Amino acid sequence: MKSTAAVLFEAGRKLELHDVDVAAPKAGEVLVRMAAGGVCHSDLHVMTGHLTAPLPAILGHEGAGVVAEVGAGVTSVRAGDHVIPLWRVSCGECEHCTGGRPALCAAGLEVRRTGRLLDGTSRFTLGGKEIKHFNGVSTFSAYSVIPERSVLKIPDDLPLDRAALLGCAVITGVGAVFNCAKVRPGSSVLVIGTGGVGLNVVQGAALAGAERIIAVDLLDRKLDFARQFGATHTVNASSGDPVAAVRDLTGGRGVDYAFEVIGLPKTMRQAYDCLAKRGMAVVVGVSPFTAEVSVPVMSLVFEERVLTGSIYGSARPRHDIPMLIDLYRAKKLKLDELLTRSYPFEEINEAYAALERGEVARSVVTF
Ligand code: CND
Ligand code: ZN
Repeated sequence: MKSTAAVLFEAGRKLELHDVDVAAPKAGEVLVRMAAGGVCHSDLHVMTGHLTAPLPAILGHEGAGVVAEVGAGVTSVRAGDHVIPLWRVSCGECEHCTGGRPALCAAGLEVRRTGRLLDGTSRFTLGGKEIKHFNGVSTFSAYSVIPERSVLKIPDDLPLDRAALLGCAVITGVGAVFNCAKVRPGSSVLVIGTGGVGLNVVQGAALAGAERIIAVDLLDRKLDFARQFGATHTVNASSGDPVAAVRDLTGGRGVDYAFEVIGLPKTMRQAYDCLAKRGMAVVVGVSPFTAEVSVPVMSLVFEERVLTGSIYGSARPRHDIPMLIDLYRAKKLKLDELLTRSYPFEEINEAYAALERGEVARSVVTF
């Protein structure tokens, strides 16, 4: 079948809309009619060449849609079910999958590295030439073939544009707080970079009962959003040294947890430098594969500081996404406030330009 899709041919170019050919789902795969695709900075990293991925590819890793057709042997969903694609394929059997960290599964890494599905082939072609998948989900296509293991059924009454945000921004941000850092009630939390993902670290910290939540960004608009999501203090890093400001705000002590949600070694070091003794810095932002960050060794030893990272909210999506839906329904998780803009799919390049200009909290494209 034909499907309108946003194809990235090479880094530095804009996304191009094409009618690609989508093959039928094979055994263990599902054809999803996408309703909404989330506009995340990780796709932008690939567009700018900051992060490498096999190209040409159909990008998009956040989204929600409706199952159109299932391949042989698929039992967990059927046509008509509403689903969220999970952008890290997992095998369900290995030590990471059974140990509660499915995002570390080798299968997911392989699908990300090759741009192909689990059998080593792609379901997308254009003029007979192979087009790659992105993280096995490619949500910037009106129709996408996705492994059954990477779709999660959700209730029919959840608006699909809001549901889309759960698939990356929300689970990545809230999950980093709950699953990776395990933020304790009454603690102090710093969040550097309060875009779509960072705002979810802020609201995760508020849900976890942090007493002090300091948000740092370069844009006052983002800091306004951060206050709305639970930040108690804000620092605009364009007007001075954020590390000194955070030390001031904590009486010199530093924070218990610091999250970097941009992807720059410089801000990762800032997060680390703001820690109290035994504090933990969590890197959520992504950098080029060659990027490095250094820290003073003796702060690790004499102060027992921790520097770690979190992929996909260190989450078990099949457990955590239903919990997040419950929190949204209980009016404890802000999803409506997060979705600040919605673009028709044809305007996807404008949606990314607005993300680059820092205009939105999170936006989606709709099909
Ligand atoms: P978005 O662009 O919405 O947010 C980034 C924010 O950082 C913006 O508000 C900027 O103004 C702010 N910023 C930029 N530079 C600075 C600076 N020097 N100091 C302070 N603030 C600054 O991006 P997003 O929220 O979609 O994504 C954030 C990062 O998270 C990005 O690197 C993305 O690729 C990554 C990510 C990681 C994961 C994961 O699993 N770890 C999943 N999805 C996205
Ligand atoms: Zn993302």
